[in-house]
Amino acid sequence: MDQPVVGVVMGSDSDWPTMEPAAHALAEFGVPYEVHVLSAHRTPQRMLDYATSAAGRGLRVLVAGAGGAAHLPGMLAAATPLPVIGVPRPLDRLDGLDSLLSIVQMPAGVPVATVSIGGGRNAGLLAVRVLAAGDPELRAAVERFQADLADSVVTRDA
Ligand code: RP5
Repeated sequence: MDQPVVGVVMGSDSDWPTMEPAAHALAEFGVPYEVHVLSAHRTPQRMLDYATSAAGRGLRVLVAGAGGAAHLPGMLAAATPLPVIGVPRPLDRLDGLDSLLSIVQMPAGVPVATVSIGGGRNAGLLAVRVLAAGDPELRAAVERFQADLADSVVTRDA
């Protein structure tokens, strides 16, 4: 596989069902990615090592999912210059509202682009768009995807 340009990371392997659609979206567009479990709370040094080395290793976007006290996306954003897309995972107790607020409410100066609760697919698609901004071939693929999406709506309406 080519050198990964997107890091798909999550606080626990139990987050994978939420994050797998992000990986699938990247694969659909042929974007090379890597997947790692990193916890801001359980493996803080490993998480920091990953964040501080990510850009130097050739990654260009991070997609980070977590649930509950979901500090992983924000802590990564604090320690890397790369764009970070946060995915709030819905847990049993608060349906993901806790995850959403933990990820979206960042202090000024440390941005995380937060997708909807359980929005792994959109996170992957957003990572593709970030990369497509500087890649005409990928941008054309995104435009084809948008045209197909529109066609599928029209077909259902026919
Ligand atoms: C968070 O705690 C993880 O991102 C996960 O969403 C949640 C529960 O983790 P497990 O107890 O299932 O490992 O840090």
